[in-house]
Amino acid sequence: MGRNIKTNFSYPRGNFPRLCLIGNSNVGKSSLTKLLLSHPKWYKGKVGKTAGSTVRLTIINDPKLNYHVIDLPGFGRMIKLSRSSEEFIQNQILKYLRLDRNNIFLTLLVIAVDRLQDELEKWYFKNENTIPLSIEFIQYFVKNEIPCLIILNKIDKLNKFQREDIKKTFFNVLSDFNIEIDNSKSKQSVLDVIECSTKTLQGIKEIKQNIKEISSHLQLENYDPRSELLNLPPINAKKKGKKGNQTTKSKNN
Ligand SMILES: Nc1nc2c(ncn2[C@@H]2O[C@H](COP(=O)(O)OP(=O)(O)OP(=O)(O)O)[C@@H](O)[C@H]2O)c(=O)[nH]1
Ligand SMILES: [Mg+2]
Repeated sequence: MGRNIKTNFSYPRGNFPRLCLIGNSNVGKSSLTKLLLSHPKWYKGKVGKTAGSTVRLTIINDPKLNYHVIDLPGFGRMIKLSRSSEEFIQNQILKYLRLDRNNIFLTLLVIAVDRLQDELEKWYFKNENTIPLSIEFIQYFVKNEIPCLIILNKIDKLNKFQREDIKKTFFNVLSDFNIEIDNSKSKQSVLDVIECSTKTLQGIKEIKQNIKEISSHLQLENYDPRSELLNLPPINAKKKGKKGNQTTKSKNN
């Protein structure tokens, strides 16, 4: 039976710009996070071969960056965890996005291209009714006006023809859902789609460049300079009867 991890999910506190990496389990979020830091030593989380390596929200405070990097756990099946833990984690991710909505200046939606192929084929060629999860994420970001870069990771796993194929299908599906790419760096929606490999480092420079451009607009004087990475008590601490523990105050309720 899978491990149960229903406690100890903590959130970053204070107002500070945050870059979030989100996506299914095992797509390479943590591997990419490491590459986006000034030095991988600032990353204290785990990169693993099986889905469910990151089960907590990992907050990275790289002294050379003027924002925090948040490596989120993955959505979906996690071999090492129980079903109820998976659901718990998913709810916590959504809750975090809601709570920290005003601080998140950019999300990187990481998608593994080898998995995307299956997902899109179901939708596009077999006419199955399930909306691909990656599309659901994108719709969520668009609806909530959270700027998002789509990262097509593990591109090294496909050959040239497969790459062209998957991109074509992906853009067709995006247009089926009326999702537009707007790289004018406006404040909302999908800004770009970038192919990437954390193995060959393809696309990493481009991602960094995008983040740099977008983060350069941050008006840091609007943020709390003393903002620290304090761990809050678990969000479900109330159940244990500690009423006063819930110190998080959502600015956007
Ligand atoms: N071939 C290939 N493998 C990759 C790439 N990026 C990550 N991986 C591998 O994919 C596996 C999962 O990587 P992680 O970075 O832990 O993925 P994650 O999305 O953080 O996973 P969770 O924390 O479980 O949600 C590891 O074995 C990585 O080495 C890539 O670009 N190409
Ligand atoms: Mg991870």
